[in-house]
Amino acid sequence: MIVRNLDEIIGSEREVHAENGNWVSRRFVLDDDKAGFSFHETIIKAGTETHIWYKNHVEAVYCVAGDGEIEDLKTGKVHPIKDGTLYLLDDHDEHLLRGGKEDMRLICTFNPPVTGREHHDEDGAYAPHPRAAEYKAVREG
Ligand code: 9YT
Repeated sequence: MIVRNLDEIIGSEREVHAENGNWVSRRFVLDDDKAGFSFHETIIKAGTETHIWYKNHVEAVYCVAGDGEIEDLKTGKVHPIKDGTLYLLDDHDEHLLRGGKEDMRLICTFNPPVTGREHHDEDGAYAPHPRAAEYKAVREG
């Protein structure tokens, strides 16, 4: 069993700040924990907009506090986000994520797991997992 507390992640290398200050993410579970997914808490700062496009990952995001919205760039549809909203990026959906009046507190999981060494590229993507093909085969049965 692994037990971690937010207090020990804040200020460690598991806490990652966006270069532009739009978000901060605490990575509770990473690839080397060998869970098959990674698990993050991401704070999206109020009033910010971030372009994200996870071309190599599936991600589920659940909001537990604050407010904001997600714009699906394929359809143009804007979905409000508040405590209790979940979105699943099951089709590598390119999107804009906006913080609202308050900072938004999001719980996120990735498949394949984030290793912790990725950086968002200019498209808002992360590099593929070293065994991305195996994960894809499992997802697609
Ligand atoms: C909201 C969202 O997509 N969070 C992803 C995780 C975060 N950007 C990180 O840990 O790098």
